[in-house]
Amino acid sequence: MEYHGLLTRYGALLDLPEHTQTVSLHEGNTPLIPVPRLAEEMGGGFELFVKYEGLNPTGSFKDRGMTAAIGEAAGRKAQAVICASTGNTAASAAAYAARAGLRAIVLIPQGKVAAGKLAGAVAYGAQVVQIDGSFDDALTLVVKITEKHPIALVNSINPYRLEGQKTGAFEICDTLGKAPDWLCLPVGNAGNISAYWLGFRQYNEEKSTGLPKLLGVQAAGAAPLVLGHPIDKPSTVATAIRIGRPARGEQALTAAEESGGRIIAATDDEILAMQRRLAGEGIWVEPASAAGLAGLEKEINAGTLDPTGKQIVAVCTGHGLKDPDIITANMPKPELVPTSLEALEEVILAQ
Ligand code: AN7
Repeated sequence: MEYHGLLTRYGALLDLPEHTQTVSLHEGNTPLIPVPRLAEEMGGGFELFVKYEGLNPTGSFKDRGMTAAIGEAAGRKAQAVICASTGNTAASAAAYAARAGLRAIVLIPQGKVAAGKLAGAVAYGAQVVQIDGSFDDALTLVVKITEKHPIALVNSINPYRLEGQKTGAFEICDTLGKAPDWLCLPVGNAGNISAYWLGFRQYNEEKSTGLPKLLGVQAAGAAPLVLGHPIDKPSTVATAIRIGRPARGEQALTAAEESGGRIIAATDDEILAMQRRLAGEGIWVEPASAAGLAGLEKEINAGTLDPTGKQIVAVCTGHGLKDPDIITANMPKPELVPTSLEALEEVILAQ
């Protein structure tokens, strides 16, 4: 069957206002890739899958929520949309606003936004405003300005974002025929884990697909939900989840607890090591996207999560191309050889 995007496929299951328009770039329908070798390296005896969300149109899972939120805004004739963002939300909002013919304004924290995300937001034609503060400061400003002016807020405080993001859970159940035993994913502003839980619960009520346990993973330097208090100066190499006051923090904690799972932290070293191992499987993700699997391995090694006989899905939220600098910054320059067969033989056969 021809694919026309999430609202066409799952719209009937989403709680969206009547006026919502279909603004689609054929997002969703991302692959669930088995990674048996990685499972073996973690001790084996279980099935492990990567939900590769980096294959969405703008390279991250944000497109799922944005098709809904921008479709709703366009349907009520909003003229402009705005969001605060560590980068992926910005690129996605910019693309969907462009598709709908709306103006997009994105607020990003000073520095720390990965090159591919900033380039995306600019390429799709958004007005990019860098503020002298953190993501959390940017989100506070965005809330204030949308209270005062008729600009639609498309951060995940917007309930339609979560409606769209529920489709990640639907797709996983549709592919596996049921919910997995565990779902591991990174947690930043905590919209995605909240949306997945809504989606799994809804599918279970309607189709008895069962419920997964949720393992949410924050970066150790930006782990307010693990520490139990906001972080003023969050710090992590996984800039996507460099968030100290998650807007949906309480909802995420409740979701994890209801599921029988939890929210934990992984260090930058653990996250980057897992990013490299995933790339070794042919799956290049941005650092934040490796956090779920880094957390899973930690739990298995600590003996606090027994994977035996289980089906485990890791949501890898954004493409590696979003953050090329993290790879190239410490990369030795490729060797320069003369254009001759002999020189080439010497270089490649010597290894
Ligand atoms: C790759 O773009 O918050 O817990 O402003 O880009 O739903 O926030 C990005 C978050 C995980 C965390 N992985 O999701 C933004 C932004 C990637 C991300 C998250 C983000 P939430």
